[in-house]
Amino acid sequence: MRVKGVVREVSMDPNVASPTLAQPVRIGSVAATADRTSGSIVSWRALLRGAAALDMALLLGAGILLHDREPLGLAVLIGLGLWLLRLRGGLAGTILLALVCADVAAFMVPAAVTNAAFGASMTSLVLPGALGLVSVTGLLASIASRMRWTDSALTRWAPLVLVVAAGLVFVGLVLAGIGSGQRSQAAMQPTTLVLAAEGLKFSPATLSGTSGQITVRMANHDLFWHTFTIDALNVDLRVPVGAEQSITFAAPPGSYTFYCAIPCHESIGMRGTIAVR
Ligand SMILES: [Cu+2]
Repeated sequence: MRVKGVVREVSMDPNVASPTLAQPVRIGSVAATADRTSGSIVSWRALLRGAAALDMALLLGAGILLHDREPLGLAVLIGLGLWLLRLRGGLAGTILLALVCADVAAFMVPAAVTNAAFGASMTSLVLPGALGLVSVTGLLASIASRMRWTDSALTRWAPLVLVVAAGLVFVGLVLAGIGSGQRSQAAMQPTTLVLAAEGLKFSPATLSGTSGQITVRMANHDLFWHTFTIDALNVDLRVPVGAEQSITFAAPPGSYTFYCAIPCHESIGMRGTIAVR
C-alpha cells in the first residue's frame, strides 16, 4: 500500500525499530499516535534533516554575504546529502551529512572559540558559533540515527535550540551586512598596501613598498580571525571576521616574511613576503 506523508517517513526511518516505537506502524493515524505517545517530538532522523537544512541555509547566507565559494560548495553537498537520505534507507545521505557536519564543526567551533578569545564583536561570534552548534547537532543526530539510540529529551529540546540559533544568526547576518556597507565607504590612503585574507590564503602573497612608513590594510573574508604578522618589524595586525583593519609601521629596505599567527594557519599556507626598496 502506498501512502503519502508520515507513513512513508516512519516506515523508512531506522528509528521504527527503536523501543519508543515498539510496534511497527503501517497506517497514518496510528503512526502519528505512536510517535506522539513516545514522548518525543522529533526522531533523530528528523533532527538530522532539520540541522542539515539549517546548516545549508546558514552556509548559503555566509557564502553570499562573504562572497566565499567554500560555504556555497558545502551547502550544495548538504543538499545532496538531504536528497540521498531518501534513498535506500538513507545510509549514503547520513554518511555524507555526517562528514560535512564534522568538517564544518571542525572549523567553526575553534573559530568561535578563537573569536571569543580575541574579544571579537557579537557579529563575528554569532555566525561561527551557530554554524558550530548546528553542525555538532547534525553530527550527533547522524550518529544517533544509525546507532538507533532511543529518542530522548535531547531530541525534544533540539528544535528549540535550532530555532534560537537561527534567530541569532539572522541578527548576526543583518549586522554583518550593515557593517560591510559602511566599511566600503571608507576612504583609502594613497600609500596603503592592500591585501585580503580569503580561503586561508593571503591575496596577494607578495607585496612591495618603499622604505619609510608603510601602511598595510587587510580585509578578512573568512569566518575566522587572521593576523598580518611580521616578527622582524614587530608588526601584528589582528583582523576580525569579515572586517578590515590597517596598520602603519616603519620599514627599512629588505625582504620580510609576513604570516598569520592564528595556530595552524601559517602551516597551511598563510604566509607571504613584502619587499621594501
Ligand atoms: Cu589566519
